Amino acid sequence: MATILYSNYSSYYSMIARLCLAEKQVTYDLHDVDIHIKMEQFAPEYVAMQPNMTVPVLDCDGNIIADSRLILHFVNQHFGGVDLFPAADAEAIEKSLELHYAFSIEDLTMGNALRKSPIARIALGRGLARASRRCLLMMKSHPELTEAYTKKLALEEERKRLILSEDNNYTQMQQRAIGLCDMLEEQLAQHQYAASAQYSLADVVWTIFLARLVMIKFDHLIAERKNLSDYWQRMSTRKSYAAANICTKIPVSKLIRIIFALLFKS
Ligand SMILES: N[C@@H](CCC(=O)N[C@@H](CS)C(=O)NCC(=O)O)C(=O)O
Repeated sequence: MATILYSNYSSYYSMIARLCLAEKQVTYDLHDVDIHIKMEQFAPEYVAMQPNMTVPVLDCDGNIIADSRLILHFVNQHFGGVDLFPAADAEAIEKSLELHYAFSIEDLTMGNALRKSPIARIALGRGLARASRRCLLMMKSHPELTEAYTKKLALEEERKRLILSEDNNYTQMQQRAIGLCDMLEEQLAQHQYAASAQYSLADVVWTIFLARLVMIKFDHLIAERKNLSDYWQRMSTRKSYAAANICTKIPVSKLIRIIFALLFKS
């Protein structure tokens, strides 16, 4: 099978796809999509493949799967190795995935970043405005993709409201992240893994959730929970974790380049 993953190193949902592929020991080509500086997700060829203009996208022999949750199931079904969605635990795993995907990690991450420094706040504001401008520009040069760019533009406006406006949802997102850690702690008191006694798709997503908590310096939420802390130790030392190149810290040089682009690039 010719398998290509369109991914970005620090992107949360790309990491979910990479970790799942690593767990199933799938060999694939990795195409890095620069979603921050060059904004390659807005390119017409990319939009034709993923009209929501997001990563990850999995291309498996021309079969395009353009959402991390669908990628989890696709990879599990179409590649050999351990079944990460066994029928006996399917209900519990699906319930766990549902809880995970109902949470907006982006709102928590961005909300946190902009509270770290005034520069980050300005950069994020400009970044969101830059994305809106890019949509308008692309609409003019590619009128055949107007529908996709119009939808994306509306999403950018909604992001501004949720993250930057006075009625932003940051406090609510913090509370919900704590609630998810409590839920995991309770689950892990009953079985070794997030949804059952076996490693499953649920563990793929919760590993990335915990990695993100570490990245935004919310690791105390892990450390203060015994089961969760043991679990994180086990998950972050699995072979697949290293193979998937999970990011818990964006290198400073890269961060500076991203902030510079958000502040000054058109
Ligand atoms: N529901 C999608 C969400 C993907 C998503 O939001 N990806 C982010 C990176 S983590 C992205 O591509 N952002 C770029 C953009 O929105 O322009 C999935 O699960 O794959």
